[in-house]
Amino acid sequence: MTRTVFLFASALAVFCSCNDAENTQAPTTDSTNTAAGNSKYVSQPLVTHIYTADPSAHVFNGRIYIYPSHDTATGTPENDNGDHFNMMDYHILSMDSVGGKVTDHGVALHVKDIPWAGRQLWAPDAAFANGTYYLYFPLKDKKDVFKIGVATAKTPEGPFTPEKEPIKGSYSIDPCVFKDDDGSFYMYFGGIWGGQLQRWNKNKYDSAAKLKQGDELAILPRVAKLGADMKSFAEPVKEIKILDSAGNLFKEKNNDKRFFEAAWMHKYNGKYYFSYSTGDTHNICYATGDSPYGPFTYRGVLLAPVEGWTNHHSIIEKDGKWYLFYHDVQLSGKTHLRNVKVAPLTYNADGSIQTVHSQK
Ligand code: FUB
Repeated sequence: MTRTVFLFASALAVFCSCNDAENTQAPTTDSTNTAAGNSKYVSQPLVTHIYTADPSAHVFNGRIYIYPSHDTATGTPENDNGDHFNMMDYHILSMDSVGGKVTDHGVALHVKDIPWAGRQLWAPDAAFANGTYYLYFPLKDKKDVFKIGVATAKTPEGPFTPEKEPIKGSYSIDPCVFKDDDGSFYMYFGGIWGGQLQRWNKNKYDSAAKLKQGDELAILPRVAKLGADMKSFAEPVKEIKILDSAGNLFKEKNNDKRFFEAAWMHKYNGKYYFSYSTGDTHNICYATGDSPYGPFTYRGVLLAPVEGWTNHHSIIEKDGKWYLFYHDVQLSGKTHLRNVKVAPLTYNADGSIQTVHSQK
């Protein structure tokens, strides 16, 4: 099978359990692009009463929890810094199984409750340890520099209480927190352009740093092991090498393969799979390796470009099946008003992944 075709019943949208207490926003639809389902897409939006993006999915207590960004129409003009992604809060979604009723648990964390907040709550992730749920989130501080914050709760859906300061030594965007089989947790993070990763060299900030030119080596994603408190880094932040089949690092001009943002880590058959967005070429690629720190060897595209500029995903296993969570702009047609979806993910016998195409 070269193309994953997966039609979610439009009933999924109808079954959506909407907690509208905090939501006044009504997604726009038109006659050719209805909320009830559009057959050109392989999957339908998981919820339609709010805009959601960047879905980080996890299985906690046998239930699927999705930690997405919450897109809203704030009227902020669009630019290459991503100012139009001006998100103010998070809503956590959950469901018993893929295809089941989706619950929106309401506001889990609001920017007004984060002491160090400037603006823009971008793609979050979550983890469970020490009897506590941790929500990790990128946010610009009061100097307009992205850092990564953490908030805690006793339940997976929150509400979450933020720490007073961002994680010491953290920077840029898109945290992905991965638990290895030995119980260690690692945070993968980073994003160039609006995510500001180009301003960080050897973990030092330079607001005047320039973007890489085509023949220069591409900027690399970052990783750090988390401390036992899950609120600190246990080591200095390291770069992650993504190599081509000849063992070379990608250059900036290889922008259909080099890292841009949206890191995700999962393990399959003992191998580490590092996946990420190529940003301006809109692929979700993956690379595999034998250590959580890499190096990782590029293997291909697991999600072809979706409708909308951004592409962002997560991968989970539930009841022996693998799933890809992602977003597109089916509901709005606007790049900053996205909707999360899910499709099956299929591995080949050699461990490669079949490319998902979001439209038939
Ligand atoms: O949602 C805001 C940003 O857009 C995310 O942090 C990026 O990964 C991209 O999806």
